Amino acid sequence: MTIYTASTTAPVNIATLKYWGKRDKKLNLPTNSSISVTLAQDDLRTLTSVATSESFSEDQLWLNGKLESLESERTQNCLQDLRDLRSKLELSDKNAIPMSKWKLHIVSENNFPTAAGLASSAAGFAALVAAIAKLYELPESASEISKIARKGSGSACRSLFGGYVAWEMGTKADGSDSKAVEVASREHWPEMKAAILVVSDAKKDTPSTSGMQLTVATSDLFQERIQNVVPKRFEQMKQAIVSRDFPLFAELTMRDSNSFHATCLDSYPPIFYMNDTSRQIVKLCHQINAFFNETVVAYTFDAGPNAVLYYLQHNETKLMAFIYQVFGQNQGWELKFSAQDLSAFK
Ligand code: 2P0
Repeated sequence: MTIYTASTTAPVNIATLKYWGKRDKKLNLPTNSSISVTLAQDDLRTLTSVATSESFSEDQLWLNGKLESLESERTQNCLQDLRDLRSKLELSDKNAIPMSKWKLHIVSENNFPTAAGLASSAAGFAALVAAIAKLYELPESASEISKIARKGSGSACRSLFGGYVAWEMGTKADGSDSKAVEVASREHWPEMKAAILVVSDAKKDTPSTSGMQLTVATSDLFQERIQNVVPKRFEQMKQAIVSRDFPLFAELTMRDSNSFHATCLDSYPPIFYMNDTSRQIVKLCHQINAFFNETVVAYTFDAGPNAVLYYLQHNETKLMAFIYQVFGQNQGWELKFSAQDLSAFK
């Protein structure tokens, strides 16, 4: 019996303009457009291999070596959409192998510890959907395929692309225009680098899905954010990327992280993702930029306390020296320094 296989990887993406809020829970349609910077494939990624054969008796998934359930509605929606597209292809090409009716075996592996508290669902769903699309030889574009990944996890649609990616929220009720598009390739701005400061590997306070629903239902600030803040910022951030304007990109990124966490705090009861160490990192980044009188670094925080820093390659040595100095000397992540401490790095 022939077994057909395909493999692919999908990278973790970190939003610099945050997705927070759904207008449709089943289809994962967002209340605002968002932007992410996808980390390099060899950094943090999910590798997924899929196989199908007439002889397989059930769909099965092994995640990091463990057999996992494929029963969730989100996963089922993704599998169904992919099978529907394959079935369409089989109808139009009588020579196509009828694999849309066969069961799938899926093996998925992250190259980063799930305990690091980094969003793994985005890379996971993106790799799952992309691997099956490859196995099925679907002719649809990456943007089309991103709509399927979106149903698995909203942010997963952005992991279908490398580099700088926008998730256009769309306006249609069926989600047919809510998709990821490339803003620029990674090669467009090779100087851009990211570093992750793992503050805590504890499980997050509130899961993203329920957290964003609470925010939509209870925060007044959230309305201001989606109506008056994000639409303008979305255009500005795309422009900053296209023109490789790091100071503007950095300011928009930091402002948007702060705005997102402010709406979490404005939810009722409030949601806390950042902790004291996260806030010290925010302060440190602003002090670094003020000290060098130049925008050296931008921070962003997702639904957890860990920081992602963006900076340009030529500033790496001075930035990292600073970070090691502050964090290396202080076990327990206390940040204590004075203006004199910083002079060595100028
Ligand atoms: C983002 N986050 O844009 C934002 C910023 C967290 C903070 O997307 O319910 O796991 O699966 O659509 O995509 C996390 O939410 O939520 C997220 P679902 P998802 O990256």
